[in-house]
Amino acid sequence: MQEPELATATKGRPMRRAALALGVLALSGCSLEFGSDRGATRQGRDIFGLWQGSVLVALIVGGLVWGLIVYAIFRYRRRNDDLPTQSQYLIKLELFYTVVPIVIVAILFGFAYRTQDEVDALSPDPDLVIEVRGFQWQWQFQYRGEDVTVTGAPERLPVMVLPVHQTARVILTSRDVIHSFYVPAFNEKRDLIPGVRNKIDLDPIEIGTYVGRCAEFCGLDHARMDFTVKVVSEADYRAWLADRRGDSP
Ligand SMILES: [Cu+2]
Repeated sequence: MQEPELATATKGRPMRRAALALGVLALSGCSLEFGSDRGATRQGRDIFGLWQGSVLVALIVGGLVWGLIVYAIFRYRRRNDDLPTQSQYLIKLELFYTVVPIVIVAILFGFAYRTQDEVDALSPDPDLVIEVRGFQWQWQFQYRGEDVTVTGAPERLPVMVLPVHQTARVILTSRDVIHSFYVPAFNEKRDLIPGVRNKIDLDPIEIGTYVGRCAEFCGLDHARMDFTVKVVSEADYRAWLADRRGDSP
């Protein structure tokens, strides 16, 4: 039971929320990206799919809850001073609203687990291997077996070139503190931890230039620890390698 003024105050809010949700849905409706990046790698695309599914489930649940709130406000609003029917021990209903959320969470967990497995999977035979070393405060990319090493400086950001539709194994190590390899367009990041060799595979599916950042505060010049990832055709990748070969610092 609510005080009359409180009831009036809250009456309009669910409607406004529903309208806002509909607006957000309409704005992102065409592509259903929901504020995420579509993912320029196969792994990033997997994560994007999980994100889309989770938001859709959340919107359905949210819509149901908002609908019930609006319905209850109008259907059961105070009309006189009589108490409405008081009921309790509705065991079936209580079981229903306990079991259904548990099932929803379990299903979401299953999808998240499967996506994590797909994203973390390492190819037995990657097309190229890049040793990525983080240091205070830049990056070094060493292309294994190619005699190409790119070392960045804050005023000269390093470029990691990846051939499209090929599997790049990225091995992440740090020589000082914890850094984090983060390419927002890939929907993925992984830490570089001293003494640990973290490995991820990147399968770029879209040619383009992407911003990369250190995503773990690592000291004074952390904010300048940026890099660039260029996804190019196989031919452009070969040409770039030939151009860079030998001029390693
Ligand atoms: Cu860093």
